[in-house]
Amino acid sequence: MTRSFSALTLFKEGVTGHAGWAPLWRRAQPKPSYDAVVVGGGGHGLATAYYLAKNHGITNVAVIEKGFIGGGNTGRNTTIVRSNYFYPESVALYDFALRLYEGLSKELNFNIMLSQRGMLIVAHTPAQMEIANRIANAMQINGVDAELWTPEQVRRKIPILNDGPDARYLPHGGVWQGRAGVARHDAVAWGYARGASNLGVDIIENCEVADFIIENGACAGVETSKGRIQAPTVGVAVAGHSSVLAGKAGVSLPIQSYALQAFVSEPLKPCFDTVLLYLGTGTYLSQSDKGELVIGGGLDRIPSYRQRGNPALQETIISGLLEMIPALGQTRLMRQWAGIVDVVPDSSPIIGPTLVRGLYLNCGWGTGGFKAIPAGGWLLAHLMAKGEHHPISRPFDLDRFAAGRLIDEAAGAGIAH
Ligand code: FAD
Ligand code: PYC
Repeated sequence: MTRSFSALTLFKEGVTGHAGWAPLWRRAQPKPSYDAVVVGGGGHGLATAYYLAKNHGITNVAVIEKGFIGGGNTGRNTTIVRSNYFYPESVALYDFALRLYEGLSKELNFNIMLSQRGMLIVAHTPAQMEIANRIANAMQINGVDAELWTPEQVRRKIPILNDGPDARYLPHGGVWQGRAGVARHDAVAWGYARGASNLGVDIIENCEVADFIIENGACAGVETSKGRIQAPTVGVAVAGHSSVLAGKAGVSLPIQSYALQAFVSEPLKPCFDTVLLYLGTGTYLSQSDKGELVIGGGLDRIPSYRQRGNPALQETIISGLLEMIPALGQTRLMRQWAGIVDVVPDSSPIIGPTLVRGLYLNCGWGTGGFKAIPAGGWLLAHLMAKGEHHPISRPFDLDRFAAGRLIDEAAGAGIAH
């Protein structure tokens, strides 16, 4: 649905508290049964519902969200999108997502504010440069844009980097991906929610899934805080809580959950036109369209479900920022928050069926699932509609842990684990 606004309409909306604005999606109440249920109204769950309807014509679908749409990690992340991973399986997955992102504003008729401003991973030692070199080579072999940069290219791109005699980590070079960048996280959730709702999907907020209905070894629906809902196919995309919920169906996952923190500064004039990850400090940085610096670093050290983050790591991340760019020393921080991420031993996601027939998983994205939302939704929808893997999701099946076919992306994940 497209609406056009004149200046007068905008003024009227401003003074009437947006009284004329239509909600982006229908506020649905649950029906007793659906053809498919998706648990979790984050980006992955909403994209799954959208592609079930759009790609497979399955529209009698409910998305069940315990809080509000996008209130989980989708609304808490630092919005980086990229496909600079190491293994062919991962590049196929993350570059598929990036290509879908490149067309997503048009697909959803909703501006997701994709800004492909490029991402630079800076290395400081010959050993880090060796890894950077291998990632760049692997990406090029897999057909994805990647450049290996010299220290001079790094300095030219980011002149405010600490390069003086007191610098602890001098740039030794880096990997540049020009198609990487940022996208507005809320818009991704809202765009998919509106698209799915327009195709007939019920989006049910403030409704918690407490258990699964299991009959003869197959999933037959969910028990929720708003009653029982039957469905022959259930997809679960509840980052941070995946192992707890899967445990209710008797499915044990190789996942540990940690808090991952982020910060924004007061708005500054445009001073930083790329995305930077500094391997020396583990701190990363970009500047939002409002001018705020968006800052983050490694995982908290101890598994936890506290969505706050611990002060020791806050100090590490911020001291890393000041080491990288001492000129930011007078900048005030406005907010700090954390999200709970589900970390898998090989730092790759789990997408696939479970031993319970009709129950499918999309989880284990750890610190890096925002960039994968379009692909995660597309692939889970494929599984739920056809009962079998899309070739891109096959390597990410849960069976890789029994088979020892791990896809170790600890380096590609970029964030210290
Ligand atoms: P979520 O958005 O968390 O959605 C899951 C939903 O499930 C939640 O809304 C939750 O309320 C709901 N839910 C949970 N349990 C139940 C239940 N029992 N019943 C019903 N609903 C339930 N990734 C990147 O690619 N780039 C980044 O720059 C990046 N930065 C990050 C920075 C931070 C600080 C954090 C925390 C994460 C970051 N990530 C990043 C990771 C990324 O945010 C996540 O991998 C991604 O958002 C996961 O999406 P999702 O839809 O699976 O999960
Ligand atoms: O996956 O690119 C990423 C990322 C950056 C910060 C957190 N995750």
